[in-house]
Amino acid sequence: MEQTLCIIKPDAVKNSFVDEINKIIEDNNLLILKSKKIKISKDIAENFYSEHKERPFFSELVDFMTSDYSVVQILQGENAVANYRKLMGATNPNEASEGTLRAEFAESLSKNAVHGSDSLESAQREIDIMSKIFD
Ligand code: 3AN
Repeated sequence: MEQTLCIIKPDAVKNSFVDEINKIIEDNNLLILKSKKIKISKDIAENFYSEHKERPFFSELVDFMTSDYSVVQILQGENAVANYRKLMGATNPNEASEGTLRAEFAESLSKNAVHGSDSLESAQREIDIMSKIFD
């Protein structure tokens, strides 16, 4: 059974989409094992997104992710990483397939409603980074 790290980002929390998103997640055979609403700290956000450190949008991304409450979750299920990525849709909501979370709930490329780990290795790394918030 796989686990993956899901974040419902500040735009979707502010727009009151958490319950709708979580219903869709559960309807797609993903168990919400842990869930916590928090304001992500700058340290955690910078570490979490460190692979994008050199990208022009890095500071915008960190500022946005620390700007308000997010819901950080661990999802569990068969093929959870790939299943949840498919359910999220493409990074840019304009390119996300109909019925995906980003097509449905995202505002823009940077305010794109949800995060999901892109591989098993990323999932382990991201769950480790976030583990202290669930204590
Ligand atoms: P994904 O979240 O689909 O794995 P990544 O890892 O390429 O996408 O990007 C991480 C996050 O960075 C995205 N969720 C998005 O919020 C932001 N992002 C990616 N590309 C851009 C961009 N060109 N401009 C602004 N923000 C971006």
